[in-house]
Amino acid sequence: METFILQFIVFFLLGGIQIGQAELQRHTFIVKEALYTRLCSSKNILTVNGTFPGPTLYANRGDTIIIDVINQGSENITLHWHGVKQPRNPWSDGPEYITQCPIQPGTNFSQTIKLSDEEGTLWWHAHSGWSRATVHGVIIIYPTNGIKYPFPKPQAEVPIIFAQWWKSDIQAVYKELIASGGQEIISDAFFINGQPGDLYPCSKNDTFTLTVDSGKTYLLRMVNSAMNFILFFSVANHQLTVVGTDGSYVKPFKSDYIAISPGQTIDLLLKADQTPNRYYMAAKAYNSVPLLHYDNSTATAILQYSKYSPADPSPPLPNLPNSNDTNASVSFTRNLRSLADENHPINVPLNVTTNLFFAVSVNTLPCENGKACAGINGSRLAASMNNNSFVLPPIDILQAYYKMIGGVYGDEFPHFPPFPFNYTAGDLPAKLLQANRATEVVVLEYGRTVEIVLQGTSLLSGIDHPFHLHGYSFYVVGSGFGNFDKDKDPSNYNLVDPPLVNTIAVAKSSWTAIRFKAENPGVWFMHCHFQRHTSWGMDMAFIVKDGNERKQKMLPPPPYMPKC
Ligand SMILES: *[C@@H]1O[C@H](CO)[C@@H](O)[C@H](O)[C@H]1NC(C)=O
Ligand SMILES: *[C@@H]1O[C@H](CO)[C@@H](O)[C@H](O)[C@H]1NC(C)=O
Ligand SMILES: *[C@@H]1O[C@H](CO)[C@@H](O)[C@H](O)[C@H]1NC(C)=O
Ligand SMILES: *[C@@H]1O[C@H](CO)[C@@H](O)[C@H](O)[C@H]1NC(C)=O
Ligand SMILES: *[C@@H]1O[C@H](CO)[C@@H](O)[C@H](O)[C@H]1NC(C)=O
Ligand SMILES: *[C@@H]1O[C@H](CO)[C@@H](O)[C@H](O)[C@H]1NC(C)=O
Ligand SMILES: *[C@@H]1O[C@H](CO)[C@@H](O)[C@H](O)[C@H]1NC(C)=O
Ligand SMILES: *[C@@H]1O[C@H](CO)[C@@H](O)[C@H](O)[C@H]1NC(C)=O
Ligand SMILES: *[C@@H]1O[C@H](CO)[C@@H](O)[C@H](O)[C@H]1NC(C)=O
Ligand SMILES: *[C@@H]1O[C@H](CO)[C@@H](O)[C@H](O)[C@H]1NC(C)=O
Ligand SMILES: *[C@@H]1O[C@H](CO)[C@@H](O)[C@H](O)[C@H]1NC(C)=O
Ligand SMILES: [Cu+2]
Repeated sequence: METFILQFIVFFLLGGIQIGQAELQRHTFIVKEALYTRLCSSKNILTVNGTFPGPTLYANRGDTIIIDVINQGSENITLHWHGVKQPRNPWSDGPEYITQCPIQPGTNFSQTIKLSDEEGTLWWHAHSGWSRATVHGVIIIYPTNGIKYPFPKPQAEVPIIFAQWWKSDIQAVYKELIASGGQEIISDAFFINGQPGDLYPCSKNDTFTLTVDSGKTYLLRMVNSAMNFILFFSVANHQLTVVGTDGSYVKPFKSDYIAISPGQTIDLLLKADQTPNRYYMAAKAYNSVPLLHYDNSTATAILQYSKYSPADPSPPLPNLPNSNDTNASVSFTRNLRSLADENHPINVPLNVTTNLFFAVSVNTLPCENGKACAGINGSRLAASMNNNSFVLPPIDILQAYYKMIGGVYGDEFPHFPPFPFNYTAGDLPAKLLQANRATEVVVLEYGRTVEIVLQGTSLLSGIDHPFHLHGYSFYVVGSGFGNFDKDKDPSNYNLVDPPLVNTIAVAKSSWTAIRFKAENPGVWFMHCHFQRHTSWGMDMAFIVKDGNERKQKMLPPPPYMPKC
């Protein structure tokens, strides 16, 4: 702590200084409304610094970045640094009512982003209501000075961030979701770097264009910030080589398309090796629920060679997988493998001390006061983990834990489903749809090696759930369709080169097993990254207790934390 304060002071004096090789940076993020016109319709959106997508942060591995967040908007806000582990520093993690109270209009909060072993692409986003629809941006983390990428240096690097756009105000979409008890209204478009592309009505000029030189290779740093959909993305006539995900490298593999979950990042190489001309890049939703009405539109951007003639008046569109192609989504994700080489060793926990099994479901609750909500049969839609539909507490769990304030949360989140059933059976009885609303956490002793099996259920037909864990990256050691079999499935685990990620899509009616070592003390949120599922309660939190050594304890809170 003392050295940190010293570095802090030196930083102020010199305006940035090398500490070993890690640097301390400081930036201001002004949260404010800005008028945006898209699809011939204008609205005020919440932004950072008036831009959408928001500013990109650039850092080297191990850097510390201080962000002074100043809320000049008219809504509560919090910011989360997605995939940054924040060792011992949950205070700056950001999820509202989990690690902090909201930054209310007219107030500010300085957050410290402590990078450690992350390298590649991560991102930041609002973690308050549905504000992340427009409040988000990319974080690029280069290797330490002097260290090379584990692939040939690209000609240039291009952040590509996807978003989901409603013509209505996003707060109105959120309020309507809660008031109606049903699905959210269908969005109007998907965006690539803030633009829908020209396949929408009134979007002719709103297309992101990437200009490339023939024969050169480009590193695309992709982030899916869409609210509720895994996306398929492809570039006409070009093959993609995937080299990283979620701030770590993977064994390179070629694919004609990618499937990217909300919360996930994918780094890929694109070689401009086709006839110089213009080509479409395109993205659309993957949807595994047959009866769901959803935004089936296609966002496009243009890949344009610097020298071409004559211009193809109708550039080719890529072949994206069918929107219901579960195999395309799952097989892409299963191709991700850690590099696991001499320079990029892995450290998969082999001795599991804490086994957890979380059944994750969409549910129904009775509508209030005997009214009819917009969910199935007049119910209110909900979602749960082990039958607990998470309720945000009135003050943050971290504060309650640190100050030992009782009555804010319980520590009895079930380690196993309280009432096991055939999770993926086709004809589950309606009584299983009920869930229990509660604010419960799992408390872990420092240093536990944890395995979580996330088991999807087929309640309400089932759907994919991209799960995200704060404070950690985890190894995905196995996955499969149907019910997890604790006697058979572990023998097929990949303990050799499993991918190290912070977000993993648990496919419809399937299971996924993940492992991590609980050596980052604090309060850490875990939730589905489909925004409506989060809002419906598909969330829980871990409290990882301090260890005995000084370096195993949570840092003290910063001098000022937002108040509730
Ligand atoms: C955001 O805007 C403020 C005020 O104009 C400016 O000082 C700051 O540098 C900007 N931040 C970034 C990350 O661009
Ligand atoms: C941040 O808030 C504090 C009060 O909590 C105030 O003293 C300070 O001036 C504010 N800083 C800015 C840049 O608004
Ligand atoms: C597109 O841009 C051109 C040139 O700036 C302008 O004349 C035209 O009205 C724009 N079209 C739309 C649909 O905004
Ligand atoms: C998209 O959905 C609309 C109705 O919601 C339907 O009319 C249209 O045919 C669908 N388009 C595609 C390409 O499936
Ligand atoms: C996916 O949709 C296509 C039509 O778009 C249909 O022919 C096919 O049966 C569907 N597949 C599944 C698995 O539902
Ligand atoms: C599943 O997807 C992979 C990757 O796209 C493809 O190679 C394979 O043929 C597909 N399998 C089926 C049964 O469609
Ligand atoms: C596994 O961890 C437990 C608890 O920390 C410990 O008692 C045991 O010795 C470990 N086993 C192996 C094989 O490392
Ligand atoms: C909705 O009500 C119908 C008729 O009572 C019933 O058959 C069906 O199982 C109910 N569906 C759900 C999901 O509760
Ligand atoms: C669970 O449901 C599946 C699908 O309906 C069925 O094949 C399987 O036999 C069931 N398992 C048990 C243990 O009942
Ligand atoms: C879930 O909780 C509700 C409310 O407490 C209870 O009625 C229901 O039986 C539970 N269901 C399961 C599958 O545990
Ligand atoms: C903003 O946050 C404060 C503190 O938690 C809370 O009292 C207030 O209701 C919030 N405002 C809205 C509109 O949610
Ligand atoms: Cu989900």
